[in-house]
Amino acid sequence: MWSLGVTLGRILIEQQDQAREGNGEFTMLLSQIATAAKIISNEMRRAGLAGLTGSTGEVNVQGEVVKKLDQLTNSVFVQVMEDSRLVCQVVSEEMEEALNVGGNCAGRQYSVLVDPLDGSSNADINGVTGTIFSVYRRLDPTAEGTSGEDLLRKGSEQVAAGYVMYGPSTILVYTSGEGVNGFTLEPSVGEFILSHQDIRMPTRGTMYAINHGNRAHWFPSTEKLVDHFSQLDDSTHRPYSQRWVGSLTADFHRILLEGGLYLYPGDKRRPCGKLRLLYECAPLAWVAEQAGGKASTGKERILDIQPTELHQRVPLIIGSQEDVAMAERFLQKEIAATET
Ligand code: AHM
Ligand code: MG
Repeated sequence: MWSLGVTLGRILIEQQDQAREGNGEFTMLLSQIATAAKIISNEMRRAGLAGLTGSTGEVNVQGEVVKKLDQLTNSVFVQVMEDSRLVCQVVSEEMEEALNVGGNCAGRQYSVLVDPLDGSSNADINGVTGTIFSVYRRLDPTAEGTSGEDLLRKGSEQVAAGYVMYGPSTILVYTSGEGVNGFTLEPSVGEFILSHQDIRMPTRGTMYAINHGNRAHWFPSTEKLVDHFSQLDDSTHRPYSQRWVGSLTADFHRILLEGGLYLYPGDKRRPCGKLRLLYECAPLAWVAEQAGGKASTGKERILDIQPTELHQRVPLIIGSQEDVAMAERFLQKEIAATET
């Protein structure tokens, strides 16, 4: 039984002096993100009865069908960021351009990047979904006006990153550079309560997550890697079990707690993979590293990538140190071959 007194609010205040970014406004911003999570969690629970399932009939900037819940969760998140009066710009999977929510922005310290509804294909079947977020401090918080440079930043410059998972319970996991903590929403009091303190990812697991339906498009070394997972070898606990929720948040959460790896590699059809660097890969990469794990494109550390576009996609291999390192050894062969 967790102590109801150890709330997210209390931990934020305790960390205020130690975190990479420790100040009252930062604490308030994370509280606002938690508020958005509570509202979204509530909407997800009543979606089936409130006519919120199904698509809007539109296609987003990613070329994907927009679900009603994609739009709703995006509006909630944007509104809460605007009301916080702490944020200059919001970048979202659901918006083609960055949105200025901070007027002339002078004095606004932060930019927030978000995938408001990760795993949206699960939204209509009462499956697990998530919200993934990333926070950067503006290069010059006193500057008026917005700048693209504030947004196209390496993941290593994030000051907070995390996700909210809407499953049987709603769980918020985040890092601000002082390890990773997880909080479970106690709906009766509307508080996130510390439930997973100082999470450490096992250095090796026995599970892998990949969409096997893409097999026809895989490069040969991805096939060899996946064959390797299914071979019998007691010393490395193979064969590994395969999992695929269809929601990165949920698959990552399992791996964070139990070890293993998640892969959305580049393939012949999509050499850069499917997932977006700024609001999917980079935030989870920082969470993974802060928990002792590893995140890579197969070739380079996710947190070292200099973004060139807001909605840039990159291959993602994320999870336990040893498993990701092993996957890199396989995949680097194919990357070398495609570059020649
Ligand atoms: P989304 O943010 O539009 O939902 O896309 C990202 C999702 C990930 O959560 C998930 O792991 C992956 O896409 C599923 O892809 P696939 O359609 O190949 O199963
Ligand atoms: Mg997503």
